[in-house]
Amino acid sequence: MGGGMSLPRTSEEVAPWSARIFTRLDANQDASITGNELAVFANPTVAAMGGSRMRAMIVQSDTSRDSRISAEELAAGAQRMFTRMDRDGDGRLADDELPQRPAPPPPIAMPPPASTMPTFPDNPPDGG
Ligand SMILES: [Ca+2]
Ligand SMILES: [Ca+2]
Repeated sequence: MGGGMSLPRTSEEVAPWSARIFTRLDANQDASITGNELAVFANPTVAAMGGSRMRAMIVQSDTSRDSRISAEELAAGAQRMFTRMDRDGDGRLADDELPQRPAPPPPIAMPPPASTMPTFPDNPPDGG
Protein backbone atom coordinates (compact mmCIF):
# COMPACT_ATOMS: atom_id res chain seq x y z
CA MET A 1 0.00 0.00 0.00
CA GLY A 2 1.76 3.11 -1.14
CA GLY A 3 -1.06 5.57 -0.56
CA GLY A 4 -1.13 6.82 -4.15
CA MET A 5 -2.94 9.97 -3.13
CA SER A 6 -0.25 11.18 -0.75
CA LEU A 7 0.58 14.82 -1.16
CA PRO A 8 3.17 16.09 -3.61
CA ARG A 9 6.35 17.15 -1.86
CA THR A 10 7.76 19.55 -4.43
CA SER A 11 6.15 22.12 -6.69
CA GLU A 12 7.25 20.09 -9.75
CA GLU A 13 5.19 17.16 -8.50
CA VAL A 14 1.97 19.14 -8.20
CA ALA A 15 0.95 19.01 -11.87
CA PRO A 16 1.52 15.26 -12.41
CA TRP A 17 -0.01 14.60 -9.01
CA SER A 18 -3.21 16.49 -9.81
CA ALA A 19 -3.38 14.80 -13.22
CA ARG A 20 -3.14 11.43 -11.52
CA ILE A 21 -5.85 12.33 -9.02
CA PHE A 22 -8.03 13.64 -11.80
CA THR A 23 -7.72 10.45 -13.84
CA ARG A 24 -8.45 8.37 -10.81
CA LEU A 25 -11.56 10.33 -9.87
CA ASP A 26 -13.03 10.84 -13.33
CA ALA A 27 -14.76 7.48 -13.33
CA ASN A 28 -16.81 8.08 -16.48
CA GLN A 29 -13.95 9.79 -18.29
CA ASP A 30 -15.93 12.80 -19.40
CA ALA A 31 -13.03 15.12 -18.56
CA SER A 32 -14.71 16.59 -15.52
CA ILE A 33 -15.15 15.58 -11.92
CA THR A 34 -18.72 15.86 -10.75
CA GLY A 35 -20.47 15.39 -7.43
CA ASN A 36 -21.10 11.69 -7.69
CA GLU A 37 -17.46 11.12 -8.52
CA LEU A 38 -16.57 12.85 -5.26
CA ALA A 39 -18.78 10.42 -3.37
CA VAL A 40 -15.75 8.18 -2.90
CA PHE A 41 -14.60 10.64 -0.23
CA ALA A 42 -17.66 9.84 1.85
CA ASN A 43 -16.02 6.48 2.50
CA PRO A 44 -14.79 6.68 6.12
CA THR A 45 -11.57 4.88 5.24
CA VAL A 46 -10.79 7.36 2.48
CA ALA A 47 -11.76 10.28 4.68
CA ALA A 48 -9.46 9.05 7.44
CA MET A 49 -6.57 8.97 4.99
CA GLY A 50 -6.87 12.68 4.40
CA GLY A 51 -9.61 12.34 1.84
CA SER A 52 -11.80 14.97 3.42
CA ARG A 53 -8.99 17.48 3.07
CA MET A 54 -8.52 16.50 -0.53
CA ARG A 55 -12.22 16.68 -1.19
CA ALA A 56 -12.27 20.23 0.13
CA MET A 57 -9.35 21.09 -2.11
CA ILE A 58 -11.11 19.65 -5.14
CA VAL A 59 -14.40 21.37 -4.40
CA GLN A 60 -12.60 24.68 -3.95
CA SER A 61 -10.93 24.15 -7.31
CA ASP A 62 -14.25 24.63 -9.07
CA THR A 63 -13.55 28.24 -9.93
CA SER A 64 -16.29 28.39 -12.56
CA ARG A 65 -18.78 27.09 -10.00
CA ASP A 66 -20.57 24.84 -12.43
CA SER A 67 -20.13 21.82 -10.15
CA ARG A 68 -17.76 20.27 -12.65
CA ILE A 69 -14.05 20.37 -12.05
CA SER A 70 -11.88 20.23 -15.12
CA ALA A 71 -8.30 18.99 -15.13
CA GLU A 72 -7.15 22.60 -15.47
CA GLU A 73 -9.18 23.71 -12.48
CA LEU A 74 -7.89 20.84 -10.39
CA ALA A 75 -4.28 21.58 -11.35
CA ALA A 76 -4.71 25.24 -10.43
CA GLY A 77 -6.43 24.34 -7.17
CA ALA A 78 -3.70 21.88 -6.25
CA GLN A 79 -1.08 24.50 -6.98
CA ARG A 80 -2.86 26.98 -4.72
CA MET A 81 -3.06 24.40 -1.96
CA PHE A 82 0.63 23.62 -2.31
CA THR A 83 1.57 27.29 -2.21
CA ARG A 84 -0.50 27.74 0.91
CA MET A 85 1.16 24.78 2.63
CA ASP A 86 4.66 25.80 1.56
CA ARG A 87 5.01 28.41 4.25
CA ASP A 88 8.62 29.32 3.60
CA GLY A 89 8.04 29.39 -0.16
CA ASP A 90 11.04 27.25 -1.13
CA GLY A 91 8.96 25.09 -3.47
CA ARG A 92 9.10 21.99 -1.35
CA LEU A 93 7.14 20.75 1.58
CA ALA A 94 9.24 19.96 4.60
CA ASP A 95 7.92 17.48 7.12
CA ASP A 96 6.75 20.25 9.40
CA GLU A 97 4.83 21.86 6.54
CA LEU A 98 2.83 18.72 5.92
CA PRO A 99 -0.34 18.20 7.87
CA GLN A 100 0.73 16.13 10.84
CA ARG A 101 -2.51 14.28 11.17
CA PRO A 102 -5.86 14.29 9.47
CA ALA A 103 -7.89 17.24 10.54
CA PRO A 104 -10.74 16.26 12.82
CA PRO A 105 -14.06 16.29 11.07
CA PRO A 106 -15.87 19.56 11.50
CA PRO A 107 -18.76 19.46 13.93
CA ILE A 108 -22.02 18.77 12.23
CA ALA A 109 -24.11 21.88 12.32
CA MET A 110 -27.62 20.88 13.13
CA PRO A 111 -30.42 23.35 13.37
CA PRO A 112 -32.14 23.23 16.74
CA PRO A 113 -35.36 21.25 16.65
CA ALA A 114 -38.38 23.36 16.10
CA SER A 115 -39.88 23.98 19.44
CA THR A 116 -43.48 22.99 19.78
CA MET A 117 -43.51 23.50 23.51
CA PRO A 118 -46.16 25.91 24.67
CA THR A 119 -44.76 28.95 26.32
CA PHE A 120 -45.97 29.59 29.80
CA PRO A 121 -47.33 33.02 30.55
CA ASP A 122 -45.77 34.84 33.38
CA ASN A 123 -47.56 34.39 36.64
CA PRO A 124 -49.84 37.29 37.18
CA PRO A 125 -48.59 39.52 39.91
CA ASP A 126 -50.21 38.67 43.18
CA GLY A 127 -51.98 41.94 43.53
CA GLY A 128 -54.06 42.43 46.57
CA1 LIG B 1 -16.59 12.57 -14.83
CA1 LIG C 1 8.64 24.78 2.14
